[in-house]
Amino acid sequence: MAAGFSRADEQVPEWYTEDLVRRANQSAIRTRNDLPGNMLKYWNARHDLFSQFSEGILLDEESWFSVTPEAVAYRIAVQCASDVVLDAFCGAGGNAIQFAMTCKRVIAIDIDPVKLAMARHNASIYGVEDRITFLCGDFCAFAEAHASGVDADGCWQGWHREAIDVVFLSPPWGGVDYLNPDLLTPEKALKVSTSSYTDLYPLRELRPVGGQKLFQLAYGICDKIVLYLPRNVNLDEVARLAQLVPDTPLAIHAEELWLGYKFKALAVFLSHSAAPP
Ligand code: MGP
Ligand code: SAH
Repeated sequence: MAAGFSRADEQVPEWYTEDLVRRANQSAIRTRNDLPGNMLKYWNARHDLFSQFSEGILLDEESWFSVTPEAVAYRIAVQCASDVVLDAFCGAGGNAIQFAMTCKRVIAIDIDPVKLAMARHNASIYGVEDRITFLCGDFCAFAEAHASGVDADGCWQGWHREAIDVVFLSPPWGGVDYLNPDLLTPEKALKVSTSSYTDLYPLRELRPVGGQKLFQLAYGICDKIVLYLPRNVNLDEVARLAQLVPDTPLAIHAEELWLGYKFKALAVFLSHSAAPP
């Protein structure tokens, strides 16, 4: 059992304390004026992010720029329809809510308890919170614990280990400057940048451990993996992920995710069958 995990019971989530709900409400950015100037485009798109935005959706700063727009999240969720999907970086719940519409159950992990509280609150606005099991902790620790088994009684801190059909990875990309990878870390930003806006995003920039390691951790859980990646990601590197498994390479299906006339992100489906999972 990995330390640092808490399990939320679907009916009575012990972790969803009044204090945490208060912190989630305090961290939420609810008005246009409270968003940094360079993030106003996200405010203008708020009803694309959540059609129920006006019902009281909670988003902190990172969630404002990371959340998957609802129509895009639904499109992914339709392709992941299955019994149990793991949303390994659930954030404020943009994907988890849509998975709950197409899958029997969702396991949603985030390392930040405040975001998890926002996700649960947001899921309740859509009436799907009971179909999501929220786990607070590090996905890498979860994956390692999952690979090494569970307690003798088959229980993992109250969460009964079960088959997971699809692992969805939507990790931090390093911030709003992901389109210019040279700006992603302070050390790099200090160098005189020779890159252009069209530089490819390297998989190693994915947080917390880089794309290859994330993929390998996910492959230890199940063989259907979906990555939500920057639209400028290096596709050669993505293609090489399929070779990282023993025996037969995985099939890859990559899909451009457009919202209206805008290319938002790339969904990459890896599995042993040629079609998306
Ligand atoms: P964007 O490029 O910041 O926004 O993110 P947009 O509206 O395309 O900006 P414009 O200037 O081109 O008009 C595009 C999409 O990427 C967002 O809708 C998010 O779903 C997703 N996204 C962005 N970031 C920085 C992250 C991130 O760090 N992690 C994850 N998982 N998704 C992100
Ligand atoms: N798909 C989400 C947005 C995810 S943003 C949505 O649509 O709402 C990425 C999330 O990864 C953030 O909420 C961040 O707190 C979380 N995160 C960062 N490191 C993590 C880790 N090691 N394990 C689990 N979650 C992590």
